Amino acid sequence: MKTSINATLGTIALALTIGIVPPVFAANMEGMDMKPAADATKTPQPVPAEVRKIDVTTGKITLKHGPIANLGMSGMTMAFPVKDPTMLKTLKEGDKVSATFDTVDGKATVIDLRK
Ligand SMILES: [Cu+2]
Repeated sequence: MKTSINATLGTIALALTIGIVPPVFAANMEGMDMKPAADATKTPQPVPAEVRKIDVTTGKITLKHGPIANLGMSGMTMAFPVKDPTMLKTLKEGDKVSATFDTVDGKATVIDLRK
């Protein structure tokens, strides 16, 4: 008797869960369509930058960069670790680049770099 009641409650709970999930998911999808500007500030976007210094051995690059919206950083010159040090091999000081930044292990990091 007890087992059968528990089984019934379990079935009801499962039915409710299945019934609730799709509308929540649909609401989130609508929210994404409605607020492209809010998402744009969080999504890493390419930022114009100029190469000031390259250190292949430490995998760091010093960039004079424009405002980085997704990191809330204004334009300045600073050194960044790069996600993939092979990105540095084709660059030299003075190159104008398009750099994409994100937080990796709590540090502002160059995740993409192209001329
Ligand atoms: Cu900076």
